[in-house]
Amino acid sequence: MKTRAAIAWEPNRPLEIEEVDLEGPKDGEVLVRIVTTSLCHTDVFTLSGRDPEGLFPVILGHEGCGVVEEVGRGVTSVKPGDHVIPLYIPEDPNCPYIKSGKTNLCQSIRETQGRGVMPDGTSRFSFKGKQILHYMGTSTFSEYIVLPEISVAKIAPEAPLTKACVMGCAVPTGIGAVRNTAKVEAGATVAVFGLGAIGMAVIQGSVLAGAGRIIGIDTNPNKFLLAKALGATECVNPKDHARPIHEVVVEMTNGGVDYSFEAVGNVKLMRSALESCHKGWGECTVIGVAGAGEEIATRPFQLVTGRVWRGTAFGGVRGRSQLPGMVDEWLRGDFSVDPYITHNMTHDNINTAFDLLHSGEAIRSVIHY
Ligand code: AHE
Ligand code: ZN
Repeated sequence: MKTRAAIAWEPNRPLEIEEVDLEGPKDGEVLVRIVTTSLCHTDVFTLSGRDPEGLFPVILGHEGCGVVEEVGRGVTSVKPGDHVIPLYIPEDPNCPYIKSGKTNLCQSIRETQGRGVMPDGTSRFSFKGKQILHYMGTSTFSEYIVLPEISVAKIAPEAPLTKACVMGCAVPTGIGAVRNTAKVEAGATVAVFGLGAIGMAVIQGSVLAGAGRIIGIDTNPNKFLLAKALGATECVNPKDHARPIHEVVVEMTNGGVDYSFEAVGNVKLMRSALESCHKGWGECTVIGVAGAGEEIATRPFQLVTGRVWRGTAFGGVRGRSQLPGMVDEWLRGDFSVDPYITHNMTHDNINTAFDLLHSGEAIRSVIHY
């Protein structure tokens, strides 16, 4: 079949919309029609050429939602008409990582996914006979996608597909980081470094966890209004201070925060986030994705004296068993996704979404097919 898709031919070149050929689902696979997709910094990061796993030509996009159109043989958990969110971290109950109960990082198809192909080693996208690669196992910048059954989460049919795309990465990553990775408890003091969509979701998650103080940190003060509306108790701009930001945070909190989160992907900021933590117990969770060749550093004494550095992918959320419940929380009104959606546009204008994210104007642009 044909599908309208935005192709990234090479790093740093605007996406080009084309009618791409797509091969239908094989055994154990599903065909999904994407209704909306939003743009996450990780797509921008890969297009920039800084992703060590970045391959081209490729169809980017990993934050989307849609409707199952067709299923291959042996698929039992979803049927045509079901509303789903594509998962860039699948959940295969037979994967030893999932069986361990200790992680959400299902490895069943990680190797082929990283090479931009389906589990059988083939790409289903081509343009004029030339192979185009899949991205993060999702490629939501194509209207139709094929993915393994273990890579879709079936969500409530009531969830509006005009907005549910943000439940594909940003919202569960931030809320999940607070709940599953840091395990923030009521009354805790939290610092959030970076007030993009993930940072905003960390704030929302911290509110849901009953955190006492939530300090938002960003060099763009335009983010502070939304951060406070979502529940940040105070916001700090490092540019307003002559001293390093971790010294400011340690002083503000009389010794450091209980939990910090890095939601930018800047290795220097990861250090600041760790060193903003309280001696003896403060824990820093790294969420941001850093470029090829970048490394983190701190004095080991920071860890010896009880601070903890950890990291999280998709907020530790197991996509098939836990994401549908998070969608239900949203539908119940426990939290809203509306504040994330600052812009809406059609698929033809997808390059505008990149510009808006680059400039810091957008939290999330939702792209409608
Ligand atoms: N490919 C990069 C790393 C990219 C990365 O860390 N991806 C996150 C999701 S970012 C969502 O916006 C992730 O889930 N990673 C888990 C995994 O298995 O990739 C690199 O550095 O090689
Ligand atoms: Zn993302």
